Amino acid sequence: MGKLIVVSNRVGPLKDTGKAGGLAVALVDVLRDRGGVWFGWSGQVSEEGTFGDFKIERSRNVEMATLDITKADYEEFYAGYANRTLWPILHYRLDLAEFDRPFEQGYRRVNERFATRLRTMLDPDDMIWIHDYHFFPMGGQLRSMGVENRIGFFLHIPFPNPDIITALPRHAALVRSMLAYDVIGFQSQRDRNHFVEYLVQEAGGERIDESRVMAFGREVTVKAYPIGIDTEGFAAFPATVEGRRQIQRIRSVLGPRKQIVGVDRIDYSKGIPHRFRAFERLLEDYPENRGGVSLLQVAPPSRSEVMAYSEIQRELEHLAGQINGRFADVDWTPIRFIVRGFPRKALAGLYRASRIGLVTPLRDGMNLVAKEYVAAQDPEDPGVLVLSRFAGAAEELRESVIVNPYATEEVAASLQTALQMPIDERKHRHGAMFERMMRNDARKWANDILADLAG
Ligand code: ADQ
Repeated sequence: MGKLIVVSNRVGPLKDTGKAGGLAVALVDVLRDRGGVWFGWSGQVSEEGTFGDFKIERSRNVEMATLDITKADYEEFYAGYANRTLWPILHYRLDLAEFDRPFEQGYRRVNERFATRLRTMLDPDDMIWIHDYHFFPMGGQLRSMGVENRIGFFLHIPFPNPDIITALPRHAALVRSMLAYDVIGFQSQRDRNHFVEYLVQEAGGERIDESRVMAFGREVTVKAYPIGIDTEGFAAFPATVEGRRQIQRIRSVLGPRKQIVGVDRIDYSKGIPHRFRAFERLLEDYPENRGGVSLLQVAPPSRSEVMAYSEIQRELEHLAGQINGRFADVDWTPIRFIVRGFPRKALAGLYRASRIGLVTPLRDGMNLVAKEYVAAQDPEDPGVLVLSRFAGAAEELRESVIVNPYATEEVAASLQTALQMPIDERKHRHGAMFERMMRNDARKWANDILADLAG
């Protein structure tokens, strides 16, 4: 059996994976099973000409191999095509997408350079597993270099319907390059179906059966593999010293009041302004909650070099100020908006101390916060997950309160329902979701894809 090579934009960590989250845990686990390499960007930008060497970090049978990129790569590949073109389009935001020829050229250039370097470490039996929208064309580039290994691809973010995807200039070339993979995985059945619809409508593709598709002369496996978290590990966090300390801090501030929690990277796809407005509507339509319910929003900035991202932070600060100005009292602040990240155990404490987890993305491949919120609850007195129908997680977490994040009034009414939900119903809903998440955790996700990739 050959080794496994995992490719993703950000790599690692190999140790302390618990600090980094379920994805790192799962990937390191499967890399350990057969030995392997985790390959990608170092996170560093260096001068032209000096990026040639791998940085290697090894822990037993697993190696982390990373490359620097140049300033131009960063601007064109990462901040450009990946985050200004593909991210908005794949999240249905044609209005925010920028189409710039140098972005696309930089994207192909970086993919090609990474493919060229990857090829130098390949043995004939190795399996390659490429992650996410940063590297769509890498499989095709490897094939044109003569690589015949099994290559799989998993897309962490949504794949929109053909109407949206066809707005991307040269979309056909992009999708065609994906057919170089042997297995193509999506987060949800919805995204998987969009991709197959594209192949059938735009590329003369043909459905062979439930999971096989023929297009561009190749037959490939196309399936939904919903990503999970390390459910058991995360469920233990609230009981750790750090978790308990966080719960204590919040309870001493809250007293008898209830807390709604939102946790996201600041990103326009997460629907945070809509969430603030829905909370405001809750206070308007159900005034008995004034003074008794607050919203804690934790949101570290991300990609602030992209304008749409810095704007949204200002918008949120403004909105929170306005809502607080309107409703606050001497002993109650309606919205607490914290612009930073929390360590994972403290985060689990935040979730546990909150009666409602409010997860309202306008589009999301999966959304792991929804799963973490459920995992962190006390099974004897669990909180309620209020979840956007547009998160991939909504296909699995059917016992949550599902909402349309654009419908402010509906979200407010659902919050009211969740706040008043009797304990038996809360336990029933939580139990069903928790059990399913125990079965479908991050490790199973990785093993399922790799089993199909192995053929
Ligand atoms: P993201 O868009 O980053 O991931 P998400 O799935 O919610 O979205 O994962 C965010 C992770 O970051 C969670 O583990 C969360 O705990 C953590 N996080 C967020 N805010 C934090 C904070 N303030 N402090 C500490 N931790 C914080 C992409 C896709 C998703 C898909 C994942 C995994 O956009 O749809 O679910 O990949 O495939």
